[in-house]
Amino acid sequence: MRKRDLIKAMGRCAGLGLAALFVLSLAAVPAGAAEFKKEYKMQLNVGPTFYWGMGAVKFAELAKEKTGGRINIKPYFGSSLLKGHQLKSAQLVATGVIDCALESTINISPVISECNVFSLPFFINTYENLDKMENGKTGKAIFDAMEKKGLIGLAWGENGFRQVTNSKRAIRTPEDVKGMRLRVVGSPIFIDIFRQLGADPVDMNWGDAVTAFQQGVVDGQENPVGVLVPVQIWQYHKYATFWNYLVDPLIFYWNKKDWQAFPKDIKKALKEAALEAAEFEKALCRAGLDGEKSINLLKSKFKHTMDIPEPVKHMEAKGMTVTFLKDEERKAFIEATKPVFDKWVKELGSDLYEKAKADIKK
Ligand code: X2X
Repeated sequence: MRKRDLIKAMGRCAGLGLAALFVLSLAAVPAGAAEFKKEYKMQLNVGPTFYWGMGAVKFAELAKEKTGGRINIKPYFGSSLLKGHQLKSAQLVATGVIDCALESTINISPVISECNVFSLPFFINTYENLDKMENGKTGKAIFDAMEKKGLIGLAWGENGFRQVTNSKRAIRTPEDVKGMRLRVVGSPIFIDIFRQLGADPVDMNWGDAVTAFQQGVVDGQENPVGVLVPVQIWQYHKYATFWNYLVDPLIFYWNKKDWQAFPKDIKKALKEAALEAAEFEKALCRAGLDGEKSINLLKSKFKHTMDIPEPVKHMEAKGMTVTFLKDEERKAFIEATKPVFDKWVKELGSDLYEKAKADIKK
């Protein structure tokens, strides 16, 4: 080969080599990598000091870690993306205005009416029942319904069983609730329950509720321990009744269109992040309410020690009178709210109700 030809051949090889390198480098970049957003906006209704808020932060941390920094989730606390309109979360994630959320089933219920199954009065009662429903036919039916509406459910978190607090008197009987002005979430089943009990329910976003407690605009409200403690409800209300009348799970969820466009490894990493954050967050909410179970899990798996390991004792130490209903007292409330229960079973449809009953063998 003459020198000139040799140089030409070498040039061709180098060109091919470069082209091959280019193709290889393209293959090494995961599909769609260029399209990852700088920030994925996450909606939640409460602040970072709530267990729910700590769960959102955990999800963001784990997502970053498990995707090698490719997915950067930013929690927006206090429904700031919704200007406080907490019931709009699912709608705005479904349309893609917001990327993802960690939200209460109550706040999802305007889009996914199936979520009202958790708000049937005095139906679920125990953590065992709740877990069976989430991991059973009910949970699947709800995630399926979400998918039809443009939402991908990733994991079940928790706000908790909701308890009632007020500044007037200890609640033991339906009679005690009569005439009480109570703040509730603006979801119709809550209005129905408290009207049925003869109370005066006022629907209000959480963002306005604390001011209403401070100013005494309402006599009371209902929320789980994970909200009562960080908001220091004892500052406003002396009485709490633990009646586990209904429960409020959270769901980690994502906009479906964006989710489907993610490469497989990202989906897997995010799902794992959501499941682990959910396990952590649920344990925070249950700590001190399920014997040693959640406290031990937090210690062994998450190296986390609870600041307030005994929430009921803590509330009492702050001067609250905490009442637990006896079976007979519960029965009176079950009787009193039965018309609402029956009405909402009809609204839910027998299919979902039967699934829920099968899950908890009721
Ligand atoms: O608004 C409430 O009561 C709260 C914080 O529990 C929910 O978002 C459902």
